[in-house]
Amino acid sequence: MKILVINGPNINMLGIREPEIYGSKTYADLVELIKKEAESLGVEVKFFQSNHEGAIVDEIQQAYGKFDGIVINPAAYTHTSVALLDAVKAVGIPTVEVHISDPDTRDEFRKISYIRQACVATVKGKGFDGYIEAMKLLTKNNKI
Ligand code: CA2
Repeated sequence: MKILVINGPNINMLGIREPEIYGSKTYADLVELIKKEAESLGVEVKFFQSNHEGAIVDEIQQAYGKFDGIVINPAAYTHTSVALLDAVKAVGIPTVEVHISDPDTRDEFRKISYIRQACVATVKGKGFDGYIEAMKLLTKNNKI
């Protein structure tokens, strides 16, 4: 099984500012954590982080026929992007939406998620562990 882990804008800045919301660990720490979990789940994993909406759309499209699952934290594009929603719908790959914080308990504008309707599940407010939960959900889904 192959899982693509996508992170959106500013996730590369994790650990640098706003530790009270996102924790003090970095993007590199996140990648390490997921790699370890992927090993124990026996899945192959690819990481992609971009600050550019179109680049994320391109990455989702190239996953078609190559990946069995997508874990995506679209970051701010969660709340703005119909293009990401359409891309996930277009490829039809089981996708789990992840958020480190719980956007539903923050600013009003963070309560909207466009991508959510194309996702098999949403994991939010669980810190980095949310990505692990998402991987487990996808591996389970794949066995059914
Ligand atoms: O909680 C999440 O994972 C979010 O997707 C993170 C996004 C935010 O726009 C979403 O509403 C919820 C922000 C990504 C990281 O932003 C940083 C801001 C300051 C310092 C470091 C990262």
